[in-house]
Amino acid sequence: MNLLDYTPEVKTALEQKQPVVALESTIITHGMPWPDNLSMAQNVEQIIRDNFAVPATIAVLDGRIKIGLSQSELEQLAKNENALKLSRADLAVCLVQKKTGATTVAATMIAASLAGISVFATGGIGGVHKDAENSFDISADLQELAQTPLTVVAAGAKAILDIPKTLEMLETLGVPVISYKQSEFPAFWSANSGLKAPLRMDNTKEIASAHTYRRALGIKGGQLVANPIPPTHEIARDTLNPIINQAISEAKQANILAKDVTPFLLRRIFELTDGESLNANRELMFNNAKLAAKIAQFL
Ligand code: PSU
Ligand code: MN
Repeated sequence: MNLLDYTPEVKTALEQKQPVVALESTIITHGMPWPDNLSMAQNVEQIIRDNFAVPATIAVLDGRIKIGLSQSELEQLAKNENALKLSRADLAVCLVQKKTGATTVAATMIAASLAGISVFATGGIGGVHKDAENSFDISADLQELAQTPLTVVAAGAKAILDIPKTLEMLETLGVPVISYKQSEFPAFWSANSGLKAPLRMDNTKEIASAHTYRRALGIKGGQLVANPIPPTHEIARDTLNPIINQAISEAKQANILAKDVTPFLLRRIFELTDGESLNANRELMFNNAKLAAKIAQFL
């Protein structure tokens, strides 16, 4: 079955084996407000081009998986308030029903892998939520990293999550968690989480080799490259913690569940920090795009 539509730019790049970096779209539709979401998405694509790779923003439009979006498709999606949030569980039904949706880290990995793309830049992956022992809320992103062969560059796991449990889960699933140029695992809005990352690498070529070696070993799944937010843009953990706790308790009171939890928390944190968290989110995304483009040179 032919499920993928490519933009000419991405199609040519893949045919000519040029470096390509996949980008998710849930950060656009569910992670940032209009119109900041559109300018972020456009800037991220440009940063990837400036670093000698081709960006492929992935989404589902009217039941077709798009590998790369045109300027007008990107704008339509950024404005679309009804776009679904698609993870592994939702993709097939969305295609059959010819709906439009943004892909999470998990769904983007599936589509990128089908398209033959090896590197993917996002903001932060989903993980094990605080209170998961009661809610059982664990992102499908973690299982996807264990199954689908992409190198995913993220600024660690969002501080709204239980980071120790997220790291334990990744270890159980056999996902390499590699901090870039530091020993600590980063916490999205802050460069440090207080926890050591299981692995550290300082060299993009070696990161690309680790991807290749994993495949040569016949080990399923991808690897997570945790790239700390640049220090000038980080928000101190102590500043953010009370805000995160407030957002979580509001979510509980409003009975926000399942897919709605992460978008709700991100939105409340943007509001409660007067947009400071949005700036940090944008900057770490740019930083991840740049690193992903550099890794893609070697794959
Ligand atoms: N990182 C961001 N903003 C986001 C997300 C990640 O900076 O909006 C999205 C990603 O698409 C990720 C999803 O896959 O949140 C995780 O959602 P959940 O916790 O429901 O699995
Ligand atoms: Mn969840």
